[in-house]
Amino acid sequence: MNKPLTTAESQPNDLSQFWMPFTSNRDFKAAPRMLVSAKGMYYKSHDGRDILDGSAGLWCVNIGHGHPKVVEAVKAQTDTLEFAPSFQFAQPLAFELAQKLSGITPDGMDRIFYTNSGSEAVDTALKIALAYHRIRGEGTRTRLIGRERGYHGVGFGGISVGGMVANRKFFGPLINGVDHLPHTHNLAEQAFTKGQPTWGAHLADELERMVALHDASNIAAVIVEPMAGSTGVLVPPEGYLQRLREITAKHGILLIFDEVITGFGRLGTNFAADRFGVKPDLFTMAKGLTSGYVPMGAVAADNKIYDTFMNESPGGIELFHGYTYTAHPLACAAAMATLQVYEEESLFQRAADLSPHLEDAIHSLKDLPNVIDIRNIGLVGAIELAPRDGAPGARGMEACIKAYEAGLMVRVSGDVIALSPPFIVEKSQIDEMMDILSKVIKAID
Ligand code: PXG
Ligand code: PLP
Repeated sequence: MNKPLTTAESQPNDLSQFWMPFTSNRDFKAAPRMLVSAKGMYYKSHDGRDILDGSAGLWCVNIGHGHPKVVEAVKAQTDTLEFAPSFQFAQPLAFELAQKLSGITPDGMDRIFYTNSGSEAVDTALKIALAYHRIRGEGTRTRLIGRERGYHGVGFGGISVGGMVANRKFFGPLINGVDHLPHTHNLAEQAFTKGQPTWGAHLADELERMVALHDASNIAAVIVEPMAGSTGVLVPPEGYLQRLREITAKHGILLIFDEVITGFGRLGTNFAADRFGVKPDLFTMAKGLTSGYVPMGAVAADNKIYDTFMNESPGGIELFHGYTYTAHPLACAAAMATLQVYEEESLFQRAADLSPHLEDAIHSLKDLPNVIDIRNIGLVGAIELAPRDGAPGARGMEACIKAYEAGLMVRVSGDVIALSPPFIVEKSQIDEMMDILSKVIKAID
């Protein structure tokens, strides 16, 4: 017999049904950390405490919580048009938003494909790369190259090119024909660097070895995060991305930047491509696109890629790809309003201006126990703790929980504590984050 729809209401405190993502369900459900509302820089916890948001949620709430302009825009859009298909039909905001986005993407990267998440954006970019080569008559270019310690979301494409072992090892052979460049993290050479490390550009030359092994005619694309976020904030060595660009261009390999975290001001510029002066052929975005108010991702493509599909594919559908919720009206409304807030409040500039303060503040924690590295760029900082013998990640997780108990939300990846506050953060709040983290780190054995 069907269960009546009221079942859940009769057991309001049962936490067992929601299978939580990337979480120890057993630990969480034994001691939940529930967030019930948010405004500006603070979440409110279920036990009535204010939690300072040191991570912009999950690196996404760049404008801060509960911004009335975005809230109102989404409400109004719900009243006007809550859904319209994007297959064979469309709604005007999708075009308006693409036009507005093309105003801030690097020159000549004006073609926008919408998704609902970063993971979908990654799969979309990889598929566009493969189809592009095929349409140009170079269908042998099928190999994809990612990087060790890369995070590209959780779709099969993303985990195949990604390089975080826990995200891959349970899921079989993944997609074939994938290689990984070495990651660029090296404590002996880079520890406690402020901004970009000087050591490591030569690691991009590994791509030449892959070309020598497979031949360029078999390689479709290289995908990297310009700054790796999820894996513990790995700042690109000086010259590294430039070198990747040179080698990919030389061999006709597409370069894809995964800007899901780095896009929309996180490094103090529109995109990391601007910050590092390196233009990819395709790049992904998500998170900051709507500041997380409504899920949305996108891929920006170089005009020449789009033109190839338009000019060289036979009539009819040019790209057999898309999502039911591609260009969802509520997401488009949230993104339009978010972009307006960024502009009106000069938030990318604010992130850039706050960066030196974050740098000084976070590097002041250098002498605390177990701290083996501190790194930063833009409005991102990270503190790496030495792993506890036989229990890597334990110190990091303890730091996350103790910080939360002390009123601060941070992200941890293994034993790396990452800070990426909303751009509306005050200097005094950055200092408060450091005070809390200092006490927390001292309290961990
Ligand atoms: N690419 C990159 C570079 C990302 O950082 C994704 C793709 C996937 O996006 P979606 O929207 O599918 O999650 C991401 C997401 C963390 C953390 O704590 C980072 C992400 C997601 C959740 C947690 O570092 N990045
Ligand atoms: N599975 C089934 C059975 C579907 O019908 C669809 C979409 O129509 C999907 C998966 C894909 O869903 P989405 O377009 O939301 O990604």
